[in-house]
Amino acid sequence: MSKPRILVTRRWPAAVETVLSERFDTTLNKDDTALDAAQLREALHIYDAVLPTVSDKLPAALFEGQTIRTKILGNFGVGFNHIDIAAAREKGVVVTNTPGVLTDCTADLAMLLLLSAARRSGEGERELRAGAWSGWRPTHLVGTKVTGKTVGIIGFGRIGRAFAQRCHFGFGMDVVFHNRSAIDPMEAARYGAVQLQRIEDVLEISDFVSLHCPGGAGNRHLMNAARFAAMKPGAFLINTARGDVVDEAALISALEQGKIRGAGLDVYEAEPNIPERLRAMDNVVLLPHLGSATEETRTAMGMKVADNVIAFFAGQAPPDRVA
Ligand code: 8YV
Repeated sequence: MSKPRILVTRRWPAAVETVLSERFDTTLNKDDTALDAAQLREALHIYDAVLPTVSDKLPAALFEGQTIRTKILGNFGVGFNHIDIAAAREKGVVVTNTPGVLTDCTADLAMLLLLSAARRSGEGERELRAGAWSGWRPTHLVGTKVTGKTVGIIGFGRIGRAFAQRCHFGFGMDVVFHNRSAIDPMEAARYGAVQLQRIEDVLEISDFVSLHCPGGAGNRHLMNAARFAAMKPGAFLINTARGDVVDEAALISALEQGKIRGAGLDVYEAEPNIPERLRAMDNVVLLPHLGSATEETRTAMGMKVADNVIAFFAGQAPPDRVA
């Protein structure tokens, strides 16, 4: 029996590419150029499995037509708002993701953004590298204290909880959160956190607001102009979730008008395009979607995709099926 044909859309950690190449008739993307819509559409007609990342947009239009060959999309990443799940389902295409293995690293990165935004580390580094540091002085690059402040978390899933734990037990912060479903107060207390009813309740009292909910239609522009207005004056927004959760234009206005003090962002509405007005602001820390970018985690993510695809073609239930 011939091996299933598999497309890995981007360069993956070498150990994972080796596993996939041994098991399957695997096409790798050696020069790591992102595929365009036409190439992705073609891939769905050529390969038994396509293994996409966040840079591969798979809207409903790409699934149109009767002759899709792809039976499984093994997504590299926990978030899958770049895939039209309803369209995949309609065509009988199974979709899997990679939960769990990126929890710690993404929570770490959210902490890094919070600290960097509060303590102005980006500004300091830019100044120093530009040769513009004139020496120590009491009023130089004075930031905002983190320890003991209140952090508000939107979305109390795996990453939200890991972030709460870091904030509370690492930095003595009060942690409040909003989550669509009710969380057992005993469970929330394990992370030093308290659930509040409405998003606005969280925004009103938080010195830092960190987003940890999924992207996609349900949460699109959850942070809009009204919600920025509801934030505590002088607060910070941290986003390691998805760019579409934030109305970027409203965020820029809130920052420009000084309604909020700063932001730490790892994700954007139209990656990799970042609005010039955002890039021009010194009080925002901007990272290029690095949440899970550690050797350990990226390898674990790839191995998880491999596990899902191997199980699928062995006729078993893939462990991380989302559609
Ligand atoms: C990934 C992420 O690197 O897993 C996610 O949802 O946002 C990132 O950690 C990216 O999505 C890869 O596709």
